[in-house]
Amino acid sequence: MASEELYLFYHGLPVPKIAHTEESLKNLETFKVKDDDVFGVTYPKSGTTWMQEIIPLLLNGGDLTPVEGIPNWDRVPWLEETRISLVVDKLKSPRAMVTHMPYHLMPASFYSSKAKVIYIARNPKDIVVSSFFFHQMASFLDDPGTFEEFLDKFLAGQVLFGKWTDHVKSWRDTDLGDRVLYITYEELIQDLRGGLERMLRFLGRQMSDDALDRITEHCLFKNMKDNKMSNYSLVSQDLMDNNKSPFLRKGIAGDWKNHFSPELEAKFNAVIREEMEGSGIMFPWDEE
Ligand code: PPS
Repeated sequence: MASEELYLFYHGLPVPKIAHTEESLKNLETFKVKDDDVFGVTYPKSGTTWMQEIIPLLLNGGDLTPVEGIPNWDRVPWLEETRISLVVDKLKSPRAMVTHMPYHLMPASFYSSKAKVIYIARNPKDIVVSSFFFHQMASFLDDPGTFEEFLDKFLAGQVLFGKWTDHVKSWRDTDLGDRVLYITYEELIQDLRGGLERMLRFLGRQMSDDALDRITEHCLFKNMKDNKMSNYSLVSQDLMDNNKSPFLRKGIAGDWKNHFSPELEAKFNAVIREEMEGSGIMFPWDEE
């Protein structure tokens, strides 16, 4: 089970104490969502940091100033984290925020609002790999043990924000209608510009081809990796040791193939398939 020293348990979901307190989680519940708010919603390691780069640029017409001047955690804060109370009043409308919360744990005011959601899903096999390395570099997370041990914890939901399957299912079974756009990390890897155009349309915005080209270039992994406002190099090495594993680590789809044995793959597939059965949800990686 996840350590009580390092984590709080919010409705049974482990959340790291470094960024969450009883108070920040209370604030989440009473947070006043505005109709023009935009939320990037992710299970951890699915593309949150990417959304913290993309959404402000789509909303502001491609002006790079905020993404080059404000750290990602203050530019597009997490709804559930402590930082939000320090920056929320400074956010320009339309406000952009991110959250790892499952659908049913959103603030009460969210459901009756018109706020929009971009939900990014990622192949859970790549999530486990990304998370495994994150646990090695972040001192505020528990030691992941061997890859196989960590994979077992992931499948049991004894990891940050619980089970991946619960998260993706919760966000598919909603009353949000056209307030939500579903997109995958893998689609963005394959065609970032196309993904940005979809998001732009969804947000009801327009942009010149030149501006869209500029954003696309800026949000490529190789360029974001060099943005110190987004690569976590501003965090002290005691907390996040980029020498052990960089936060922006590989930025690819399919790295799991370098870490899963055939036995682990079979075990993983069986659990995920059983839990997704009957949900009607198909992901691009289900074909693999
Ligand atoms: S967290 O801790 O939940 O906020 O992490 P999150 O940002 O959701 O996920 C981190 C992974 O996203 C990758 N990433 C990117 N991939 C491709 N292109 C861009 N621009 C990009 N930005 C972040 C990051 O590298 C982590 O994945 P891995 O597989 O570990 O490289």
